[in-house]
Amino acid sequence: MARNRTAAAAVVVVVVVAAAAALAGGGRPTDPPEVDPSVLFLDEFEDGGLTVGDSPPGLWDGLDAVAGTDAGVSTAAARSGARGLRVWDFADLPAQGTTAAPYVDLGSDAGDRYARAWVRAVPTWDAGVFVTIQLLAGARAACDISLIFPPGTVVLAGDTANQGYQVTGTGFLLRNSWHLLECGLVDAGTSSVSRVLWIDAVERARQQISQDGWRVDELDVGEPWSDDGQFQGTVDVDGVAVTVTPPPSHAQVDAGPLDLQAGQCAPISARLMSSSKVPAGALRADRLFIAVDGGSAATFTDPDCADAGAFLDISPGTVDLAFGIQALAPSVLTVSLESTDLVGAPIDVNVVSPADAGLPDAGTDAGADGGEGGGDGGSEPGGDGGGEPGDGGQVGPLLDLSVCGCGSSGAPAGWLALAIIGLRGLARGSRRRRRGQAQAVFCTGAAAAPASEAR
Ligand SMILES: [Ca+2]
Ligand SMILES: [Ca+2]
Repeated sequence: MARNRTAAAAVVVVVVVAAAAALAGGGRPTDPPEVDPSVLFLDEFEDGGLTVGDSPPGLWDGLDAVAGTDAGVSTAAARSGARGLRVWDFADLPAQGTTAAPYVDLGSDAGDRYARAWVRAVPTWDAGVFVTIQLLAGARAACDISLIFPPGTVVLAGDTANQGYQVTGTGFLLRNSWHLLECGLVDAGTSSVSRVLWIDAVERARQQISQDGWRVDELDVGEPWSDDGQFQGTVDVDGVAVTVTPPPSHAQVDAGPLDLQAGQCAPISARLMSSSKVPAGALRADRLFIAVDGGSAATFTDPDCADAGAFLDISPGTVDLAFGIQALAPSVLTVSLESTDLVGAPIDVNVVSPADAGLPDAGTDAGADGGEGGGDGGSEPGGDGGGEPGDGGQVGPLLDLSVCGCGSSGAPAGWLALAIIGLRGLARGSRRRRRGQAQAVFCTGAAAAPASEAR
């Protein structure tokens, strides 16, 4: 079902969300909640409503749902705060099309777009191929992040102006736990768009495509398109945002190049970074916990160690932070800033006794590269009940599915493997939800999924 487009829909929708107070443990704010200026849309589902017609009203324009499926705000689906979006699908409907998905208008301005959401899919029937995050440009799928069961791998896909519907696999398994899925359309609307998929702050697939003249105008999440209707289970979504610049995905911590001295205050700096490795302002207010493992240490909310504390409350737009730690004994500490909305990125920090200070640094480099080591195994402060960001993960080599009727020769073994486990479905047709006609061309480009990221 298509939403009705009105004149008002032509206006860029800048939606704000009342997540800040709830996340900080308070009630609804009395002032309008704030988000970073880069935000076109953001929903943490904390107000309880899903669509504008709900009471209390939600932020989404509407909800598509076929018989046997539903979607709504649920405490069981919270990743951050107290609520998230849960899609229930207990229907084995052998049909293509939209299954259950809220949708929202994004306006029609030109420019780059980044969609991100925490997603947890728990199948009760291990089958099905469906899109879970979709950016639309009119009737075209500008970016699809899709899941293939069995066994639950993530693929990047979408329409192009002249090369059909391209699909690039990752080999990454969700494993019933939360993961941060992000799609970026860089140089959007041109003949040379980079369509990029990041999972838990690591680039997993990239396509170089033409979407000349396209303008992203809608976001759908949940099960906006299913190839076969076979998936059954729940899909939880939280922390949904669409931005015009890369959003932050992790806090890169820097303890400096030297060993720390036990008993001394050590100033620590941190910077919110995007998955594309550029500084990025917080999309909304958040609480970042100072996490120290591997030894005893006191934590402080300032770099001079004047104010003891375990967390930093930040405002929208915050990029740089500083705090302090005081290790009590020589050790190797693991230090990070943690939030339920960010991927953990811990670094190792070497702590020596004061008597050893001044000797050549034989310890761990805790410098700028340290922040890239995380993403797998970050502990979760806040007790949200969610899974660990690194619980799932990649199994085996990344699969470059850059297949095409377009002259790819010697299809890699990965392609054959993924073809067996499910890409049959993706070959069937378009994600053109609103028009639904079969698409004649199925062709994936020769994009190279970046092989191995350091983290
Ligand atoms: Ca939430
Ligand atoms: Ca189904």
